[in-house]
Amino acid sequence: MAVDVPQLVAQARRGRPRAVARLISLVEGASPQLREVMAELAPLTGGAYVVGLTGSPGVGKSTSTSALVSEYRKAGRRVGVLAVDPSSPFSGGALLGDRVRMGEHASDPGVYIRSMATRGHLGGLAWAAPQAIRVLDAAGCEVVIVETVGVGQSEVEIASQADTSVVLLAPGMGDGIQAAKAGILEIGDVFVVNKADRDGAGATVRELSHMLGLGEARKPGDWRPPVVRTVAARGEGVAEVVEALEKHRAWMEEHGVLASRRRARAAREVETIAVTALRERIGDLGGARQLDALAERITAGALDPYAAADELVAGLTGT
Ligand SMILES: Nc1nc2c(ncn2[C@@H]2O[C@H](COP(=O)(O)OP(=O)(O)O)[C@@H](O)[C@H]2O)c(=O)[nH]1
Ligand SMILES: [Mg+2]
Repeated sequence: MAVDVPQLVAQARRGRPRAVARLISLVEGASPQLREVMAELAPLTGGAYVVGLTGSPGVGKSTSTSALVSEYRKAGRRVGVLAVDPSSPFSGGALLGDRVRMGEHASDPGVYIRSMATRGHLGGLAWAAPQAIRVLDAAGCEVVIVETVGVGQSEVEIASQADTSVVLLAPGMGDGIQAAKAGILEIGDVFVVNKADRDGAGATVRELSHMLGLGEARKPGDWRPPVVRTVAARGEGVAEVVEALEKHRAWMEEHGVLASRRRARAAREVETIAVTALRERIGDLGGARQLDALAERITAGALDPYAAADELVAGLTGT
């Protein structure tokens, strides 16, 4: 069913949770009306500071997110949370466990929490997450926290699309090494060793600091990712995390990094939408026929695959 997009956007802008929910559902479901939604949202976006929070399952991302929300709420900031879980069958509201962990914010009108799955859409999370962030941004969230499990390529990619990326580790999970393997050390602007109440926290901090120090020598003025210890379950160290985030934000603004990251993010977003649109056209009946015909000519030795690809793209885009 068609929705009245301008009205929905106007309601979301006034912070109506149901309107925000509806818009994110349109993103999740890859609604044909999204084009109209994004056009309405465009002039309302750019105000949100996007923080990515990533780490292995169980390190305390949701607990930390909730604690961060509390900290930002103390400062009177409006906060949006997007919990991106590709493996989750749930959507349209917080996951069961997260509902408990973030429950204290449930009745706070200054907080919007949403978990998101993507229902097998072609563009996947890389396609949907930035658009959901736009919705929260336009709805007046000053800070948007995006929680992703840092295990898959697309999750790491989403985390790296934030203004500031926080990588969460916990002691005793062999996490440091895992993080290095998954390539998430490179994307971390701020590192958090959570569960500092547990044995081995000191060792994890040392191991991490060591790994971070192994990178190339930094130039003066370069950002040096701090390592913060937290006990998210008790809110300890969370103020220090916010402080590190504020410092990183100030550093980015001073060095033009915030603007360049946002341009890079926008470029990736456009690229993803364009590539997804092309894939969809190839999947359509006409595109599939065209592809079949080209494949036949290739196997007959009448055409090379590059020329075929050029022909396919030209045919699909009408260029
Ligand atoms: N001991 C301890 N447990 C914690 C801490 N933070 C979170 N937990 C627990 O770790 C488990 C996983 O937390 P969760 O936030 O769901 O992790 P996520 O999978 O990364 O989102 C839960 O049982 C939390 O209560 C902490 O600082 N110390
Ligand atoms: Mg979680």
